[in-house]
Amino acid sequence: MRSRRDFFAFAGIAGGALAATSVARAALARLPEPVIETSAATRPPLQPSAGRPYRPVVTLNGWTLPFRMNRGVKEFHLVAEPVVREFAPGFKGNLWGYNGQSPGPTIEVVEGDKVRIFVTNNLPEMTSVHWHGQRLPSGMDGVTGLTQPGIPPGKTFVYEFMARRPGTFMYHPHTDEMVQLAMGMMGFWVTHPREKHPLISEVDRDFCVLLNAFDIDPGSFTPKIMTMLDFNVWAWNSRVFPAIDPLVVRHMDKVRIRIGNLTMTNHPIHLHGHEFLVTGSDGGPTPIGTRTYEVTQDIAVGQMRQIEFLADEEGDWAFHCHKSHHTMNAMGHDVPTMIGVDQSTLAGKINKLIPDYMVMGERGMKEMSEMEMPLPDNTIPMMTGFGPFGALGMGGMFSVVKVRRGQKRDDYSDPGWFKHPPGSVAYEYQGTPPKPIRSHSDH
Ligand SMILES: [Cu+2]
Repeated sequence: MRSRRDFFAFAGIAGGALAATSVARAALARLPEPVIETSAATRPPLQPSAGRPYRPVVTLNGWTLPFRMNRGVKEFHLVAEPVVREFAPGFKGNLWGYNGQSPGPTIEVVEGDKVRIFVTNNLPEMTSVHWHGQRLPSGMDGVTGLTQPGIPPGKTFVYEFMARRPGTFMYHPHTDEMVQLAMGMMGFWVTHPREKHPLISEVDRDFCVLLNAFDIDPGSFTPKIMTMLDFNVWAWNSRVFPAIDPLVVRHMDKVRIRIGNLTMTNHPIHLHGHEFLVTGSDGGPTPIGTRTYEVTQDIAVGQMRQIEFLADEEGDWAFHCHKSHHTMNAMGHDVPTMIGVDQSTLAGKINKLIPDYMVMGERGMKEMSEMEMPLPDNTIPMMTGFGPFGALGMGGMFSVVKVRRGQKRDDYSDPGWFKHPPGSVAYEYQGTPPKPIRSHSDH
């Protein structure tokens, strides 16, 4: 649910001075009401309310910030503030973000638009916003100390520039970055081309995913901000599978997925069942002659990539980071390998020392995804997600591209699991397998 409560809260902060002078009232009148989103649901694409038309994007488990047109300038109001983000049902994080969520809302404009962004800081420390990848005046670049003073708590700064080139961008603080990025402060920015662009194709579906990572101890709510590499919550748009919504696509739709990486490591993002072209980065559209078909695209720290494909294969297609640890959730770390270790006698002995000790991993870790394990409150199971054939054994940076013939244009509602045509699913061999002949076997 969106609310405008923070507008009044903010007006309340400034209230004393405000009532007294008409100057302050006029200043407030220039501020667009901040729109606050309190849910982690995927919002339908936000059709532009004014200006040049464009086909809006869909931010998975996110939303687009409405703008106000003021004498030809698109005005947005971002509020940097502490937020509670639901990573998955049963697991919430105390994060910092914008307008009620982490990541913040996606900002969508058109090439050539004059843009004014009001940034109100409701955090306990100063912040700034850097508009990653934009051409803009140096003083609008948002680097505290270098191009501006930090925005103190309780204050609002104004950024103004023209969206000069079309593409896929991000915004994030350049103030106390280690803390503010670890706490979830980031958002997407999409600049649509002003007219048909030779290097930018028109697509039927256009998705946005920000890769982010957190280190939240099982049972706690606040990310550890000093962690450099060993994160345990690998997320897309501050959400973990199975709580990341599917990318629902109509059969034969042209699909674009824009992916940005604000974690501390690279992520090879892999799509099943289709080949895609990498059509752009934060540097802009990729020259046609350099494009190659891929099924995996590595995305380095601080990079953005646009991938595009024709969804011409019906089905449920996994779409995930290919680093296997990144499709695991809490507890994916510091667990000894126990494959092949007979723990049956061991457990009794250890139980005398540690009453709650649990035998695990003797036949691999898959059994963990099917087991009801006692976990601390506010913790995601290590691997979860159930499909039509049982436990998926995946979490974290994983989702499903659902390609369906029956899907209507612009319908993003979840069609459920794919109904495979008879005879098209891997099946069990019913005969007796022959004994393998081993050329170098003593037996
Ligand atoms: Cu990854």
